Amino acid sequence: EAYGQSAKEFTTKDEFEAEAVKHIETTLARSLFNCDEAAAYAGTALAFRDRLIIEWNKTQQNQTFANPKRVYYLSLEFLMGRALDNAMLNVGLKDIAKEGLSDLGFRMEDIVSQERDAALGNGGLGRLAACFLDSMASLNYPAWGYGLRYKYGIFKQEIIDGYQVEIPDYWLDFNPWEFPRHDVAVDIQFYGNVRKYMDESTGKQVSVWENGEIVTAVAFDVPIPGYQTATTNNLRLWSSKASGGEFDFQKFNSGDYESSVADQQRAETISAVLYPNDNLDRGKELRLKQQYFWCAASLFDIVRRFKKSKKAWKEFPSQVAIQLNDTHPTLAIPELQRILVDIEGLEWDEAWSIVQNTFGYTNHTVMPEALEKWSVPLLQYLLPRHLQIIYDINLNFLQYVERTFPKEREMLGRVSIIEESQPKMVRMAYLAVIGSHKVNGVAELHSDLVRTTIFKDFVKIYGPDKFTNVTNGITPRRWLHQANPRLSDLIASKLGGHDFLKDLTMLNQVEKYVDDKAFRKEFQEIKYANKVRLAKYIKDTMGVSVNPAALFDIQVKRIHEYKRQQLNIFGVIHRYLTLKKMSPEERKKVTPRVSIFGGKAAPGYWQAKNIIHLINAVGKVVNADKEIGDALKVIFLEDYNVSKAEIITPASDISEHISTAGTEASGTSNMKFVLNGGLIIGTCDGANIEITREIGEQNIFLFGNLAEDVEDLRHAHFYSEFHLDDDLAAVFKAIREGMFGDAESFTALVNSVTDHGDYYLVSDDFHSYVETHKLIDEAYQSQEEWVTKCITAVSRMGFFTSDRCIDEYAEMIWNVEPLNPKVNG
Ligand code: 26Q
Repeated sequence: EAYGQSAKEFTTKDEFEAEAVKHIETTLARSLFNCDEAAAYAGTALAFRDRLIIEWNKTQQNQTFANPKRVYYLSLEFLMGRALDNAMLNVGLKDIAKEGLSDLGFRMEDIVSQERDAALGNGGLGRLAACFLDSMASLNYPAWGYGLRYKYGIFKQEIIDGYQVEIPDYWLDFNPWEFPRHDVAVDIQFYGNVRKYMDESTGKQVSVWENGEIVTAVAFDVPIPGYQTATTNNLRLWSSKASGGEFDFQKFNSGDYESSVADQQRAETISAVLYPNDNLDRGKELRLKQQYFWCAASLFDIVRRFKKSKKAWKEFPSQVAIQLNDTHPTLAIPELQRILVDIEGLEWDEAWSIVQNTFGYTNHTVMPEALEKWSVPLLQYLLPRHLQIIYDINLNFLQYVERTFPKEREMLGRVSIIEESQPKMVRMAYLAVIGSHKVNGVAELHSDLVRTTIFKDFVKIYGPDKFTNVTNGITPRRWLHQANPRLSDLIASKLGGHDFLKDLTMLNQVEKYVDDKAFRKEFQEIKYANKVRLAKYIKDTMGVSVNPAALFDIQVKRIHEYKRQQLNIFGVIHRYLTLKKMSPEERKKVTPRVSIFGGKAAPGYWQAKNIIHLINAVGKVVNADKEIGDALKVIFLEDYNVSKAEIITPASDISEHISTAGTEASGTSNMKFVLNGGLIIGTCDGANIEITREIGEQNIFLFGNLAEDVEDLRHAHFYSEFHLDDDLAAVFKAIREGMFGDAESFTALVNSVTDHGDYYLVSDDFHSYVETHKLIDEAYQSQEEWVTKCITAVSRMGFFTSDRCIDEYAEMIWNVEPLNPKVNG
């Protein structure tokens, strides 16, 4: 686990080489004679890691000395992807490393791609956390991330015979980016019971949670470098192990070896694996254990740091802002209340006001099936004291509501944290709202829906100011400069350098060049080169040739019915049927297309897996159809992840963001695609709406029903006669007749539309979807107009940087300020 101690600040190519070689020969104990790409990666990573450690230590010392208010971002997911390229960019010595590696006989791209992704997340929410860490460091905010150090990240996806197969992602073999802190260990309790007694000296009732099972949390720290700043923040990930070391020596000595090993494994299970569900609540005991383990360890750490300052408890919210990334860390609310009341002896009301002023809660969904609930009996068993505290929080809250709205008693049942079902359930989102001072959604439409649907009563109770919006963003460092260096450099050539990567609103100056012939040509060449790169990747991995001159139409994201990959593939089938009916001459006039899909289905999400199967089945038939040739290709890219997104995103002409209106909270890949010079087809949902406002509606292809009409349409499916779109009926007929093999296995997918109420409005939106794709075909035919749209759109994307989000959170929610990294050396 120790990879050498030196921390040399190389600044030249030769010094870099010396450092990398030293690490290869000593830290890795390998000879330079058999230095392969893996060793060259390790040497380079370790050399840059040394540089990061220096900045990291300085930053932490500086923050300790200045002791400003800090932000703690609690997220069960951090979808970081690769670290080396980002470290090189932020340290600022990538060119030197490139020359050094070339001396050693390596190409930078090959070395960078040796690194495995850190894939501790499912999708949007986890990647958002990673972008936020990048922005917080780049803007010099004193901020820490807290998460879990999963031994297995999101599974690796293989497609075998058209079906998804999950492979475990054991990613910790060689991870130079983490530092174990064996001295930072916290004992976490589960189960047990609560004993209450009267303290004679104070006359107060005291609760003691005892006789539980203890698991130890060990900290692993990951440095988070900022771009062009000395600030290097910290991401602290907790790993679980049995308390008291390897195994219980008492049990061991008394001959119970097996059970002592079993205890150890049980403890380690807590941080073993990331739950692979995205936007679905599946309440398993182990998941709740993960949540508490991580919340309790993080809060212990935060409180310990606060206590070092010797400030009064009432100062806590002036020193600490904790942001809850969805409801996953909601147990932090009763946990802080427990620490303040049971351990530190504060009065309930004083403690509660500290709690409320400390937390902010970000909501990422309004879909009922995704709202977290935990059963009361499970909480009673696992966290008996927390359940009592939750009941007390609820009692106080309901009494307040009753006093304030005496005439609206029916509201009490609606807003209670406890759902009176069988068994009773704790509604985590309500607890998060009640325990926070601000609640935000992640795009304007979504925040409106938050206010008018799931938290309607709470807006009445607390007033509208508690509920706000922070539209999501993405880091332009990774998603423009790293993923698309040529586009970044082209922009830099016009803007006099790369300053726009720190202030993305500067992109608006690009619009001046929209009619500049040379600029347009270069812009087009870059897009083409990125498509060639993706085409090569498709050829290398799947053996399918695609024409880079065709229109690349891409939908990559988690597979989910609400995201409607089924609408896309039904549209593709419709296109195929249309092409088949044409004469060869007619077919030649059609804009050739490559429809590209990618994304993982939750392993237990059967319908999502059916969608993957259908896409692959269609690809198999269409791609082999000689008559069709380049006019249509259908590709399913295996194992979509962050590093693949960096290749895919810059290569799109059109990308698809086609969720049923009102279901996608924001979306963030929509932003990545437009920033990289692609256009989008989308519904009026999530951030698509604000993207439209920014880039102009002539530069986006919107279609479909509006969120405000969804409820009525669903109602009509059941109570009026269901009308199946004619073109969609033809698609279903082809599927049923076995055009794509094995008709049986697609029955459920078809029936979800025809027989089960078409909950996601596929039929309602099909016609306008197909018509809009016709407009896209036409628009692509006149390349001049197309390029104008793309350049205009890029130049208007400045708003969607995660730097803007972080400044908004800092000002509206956290009340924190940047800390100059140079103040104390
Ligand atoms: C909940 C309970 C049990 C197990 C797992 C979960 C769980 C895990 C992950 C629930 C939800 C998630 C992830 C949600 C997510 O990624 N949401 C996305 O967040 C993005 C960032 O705000 C938005 O852009 C997307 O619209 C939203 O879907």
